[in-house]
Amino acid sequence: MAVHSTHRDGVLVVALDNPPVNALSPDVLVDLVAALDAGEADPSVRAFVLAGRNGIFSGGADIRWFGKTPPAGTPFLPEVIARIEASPKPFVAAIEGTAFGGGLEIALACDRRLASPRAKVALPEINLGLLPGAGGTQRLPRATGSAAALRFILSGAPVEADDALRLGIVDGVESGDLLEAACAQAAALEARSRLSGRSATAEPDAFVAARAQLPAIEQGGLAAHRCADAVEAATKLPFEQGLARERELFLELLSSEQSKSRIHVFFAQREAAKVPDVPADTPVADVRTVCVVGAGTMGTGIAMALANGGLQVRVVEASGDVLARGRALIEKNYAASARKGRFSEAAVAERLGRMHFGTDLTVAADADLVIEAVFEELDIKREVFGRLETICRPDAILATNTSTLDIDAIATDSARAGDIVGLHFFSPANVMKLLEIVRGTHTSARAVATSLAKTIAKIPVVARTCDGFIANRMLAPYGRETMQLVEEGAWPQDVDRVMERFGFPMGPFRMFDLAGLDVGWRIRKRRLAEGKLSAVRDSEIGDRLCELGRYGQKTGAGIYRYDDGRTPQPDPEVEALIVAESARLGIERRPMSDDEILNRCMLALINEGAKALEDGTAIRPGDCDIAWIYGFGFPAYRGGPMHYADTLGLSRVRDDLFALSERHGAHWRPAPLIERLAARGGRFADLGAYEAKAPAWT
Ligand code: T1G
Repeated sequence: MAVHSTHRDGVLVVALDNPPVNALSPDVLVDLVAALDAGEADPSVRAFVLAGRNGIFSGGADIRWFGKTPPAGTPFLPEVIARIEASPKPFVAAIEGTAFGGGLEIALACDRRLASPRAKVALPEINLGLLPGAGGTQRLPRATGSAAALRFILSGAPVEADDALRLGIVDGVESGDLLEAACAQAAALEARSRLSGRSATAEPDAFVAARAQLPAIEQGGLAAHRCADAVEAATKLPFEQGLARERELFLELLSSEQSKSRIHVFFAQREAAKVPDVPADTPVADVRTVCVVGAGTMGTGIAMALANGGLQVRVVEASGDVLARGRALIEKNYAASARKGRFSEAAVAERLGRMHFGTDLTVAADADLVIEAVFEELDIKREVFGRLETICRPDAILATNTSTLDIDAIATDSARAGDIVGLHFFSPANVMKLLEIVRGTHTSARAVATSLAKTIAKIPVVARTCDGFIANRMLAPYGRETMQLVEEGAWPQDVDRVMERFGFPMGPFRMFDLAGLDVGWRIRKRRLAEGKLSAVRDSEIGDRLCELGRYGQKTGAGIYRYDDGRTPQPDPEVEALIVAESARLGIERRPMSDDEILNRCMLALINEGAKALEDGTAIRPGDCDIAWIYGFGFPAYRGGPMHYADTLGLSRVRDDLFALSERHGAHWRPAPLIERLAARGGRFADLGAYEAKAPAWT
């Protein structure tokens, strides 16, 4: 049974039981109605308490069933809630743990909501490109006021019990026996006091102000605008008409591409944490103390991410000056976060209190995990790992933050190759959510499983070691293509405008300038020195700019000029350099359409993603999507490059790639995976873990 009923002195306690999050699946909805029917028909039942088992109230509607037809006889959630609303007997919701989405909407249909101190409530539907579609947009404004309800629903973020009480979302916080208190309250209720019987305050200014802040509908803002419309309806329409309006808007969103993309991201993010040959019960290291080797930009960001996750941190740096600068940078960043109200002074002091700085690598001796973040040079990294092997405990995990080097090359000749794993953070490491876990040929399941991702609030994606892993590997042809477009006639600002309109927070050229053009320059020079020339010609525009000392924002000039240090301005000097480069290459510059710019950038990403799936670097297409959404800001409302490819249709993708290969060279030939999928009318979404590797499905 997905719902359990127990009698308590005239109160029927109806508990949801669908682990892990009591999602409101068809079984739950059917069993819930049956329990309500039984309770209503039972004269000994004077009132109901709704609760959840598994330490949680409910994670909301079962997202897996969206767009699917439930078994015959399954009531829709709004119908179940209407049942609660219509019942003559009072209801109290006992909220333990999480009450999200439809779970909170069920509670809002009750007469009282009692929460445990650690409870969290949210209407996070906007994160799925939806709105609260079971009465939340009509009942919440009647509990909290419409402006507060609008803020809550537009944020999609959870609030804790005390704040929920302050906002009027719950009526009490019970630190004793929650169920007992809820039953007592239910038994004491003489009559129903439904939120539907109240009116929602009209606060028109709040709606004007909120709408002014919303992203444009075509820029992923569809759900936000519809949320505002629905909550506003609560202030203008009688309750039942408001519900009908909410339903209309909900169904519009449910069939939207933006919502389908965001729901894809929800599940892809959770799938990405699963590695087929690393079972969920793989023993992991018990990590409490982490040693970070290197106090540069990445090392300091990583140290902050670890401290924010509650860990003891030892920052080691050979150079005392670099160490001092790193420490000062961390303190400055925390001070800035405190000023922005992100952390309290006490929280900053507490985090800094768990950080220790030193120049002596032997402090790594008691670390459970070491993360090396020194200069991106193979010999330097191997030297560090050589020393760590003798210093560290046999059960310690040895991780490297390399962004381009082969894990196997770092672990060569190491007696601890099984303990060596890539933990690739993205800059700034204390902000960017993505954590690429890179496994070498010998990396153990234990090292892969001990990623810390959840502890430090990162989103993990597992990659097999190769040049650039997943995210940077896909970035290489994307970056190369942006330069080719510029050689052929586009200006950097055109490419950035097109990609920002597509939804990236920052176009590629602004991103390159922020990251530093010298990063790519050093990698190209190193590869040249190692004789590892790229099969496809790299543009030399970046090299020319670096030779002029234009490394990007950090030098005040790169692709753009930054007179105020922040605002990118097209620079005639760069445009002249580009025109000269086109002439040197014998390229006749031509006008370039926005569609061509977008298509070539996207196809470069998609084709490389497909190749990474074919050779097993990436496990699932969704992993490539998550890597690009959380690593490079690919718009989540488009679902990521591989999901976007499915929306284009793989036969079109294949045909466009062939057309480009005829015009621009064989490197554009579609990956065999794309050809095979297109030939059978397939989608990337059809592929499970590692299925792209084995042509089992042809
Ligand atoms: N439906 C289906 N599966 C769900 C689910 C849901 N609502 N929530 C979680 N899961 C699965 C998840 O995929 C994973 O599966 C497992 O549960 C554990 O999740 C009409 C329209 C509740 C805070 O948006 O935010 O109600 O990978 O790893 O970190 O208005 O899950 O193990 O196979 O995330 O402890 C609104 C979504 C729905 C909340 C728990 N609700 N869930 O976090 O576990 S729309 C949400 C969460 C709605 C109504 C509308 C979190 C969580 P697997 P997890 P967690």
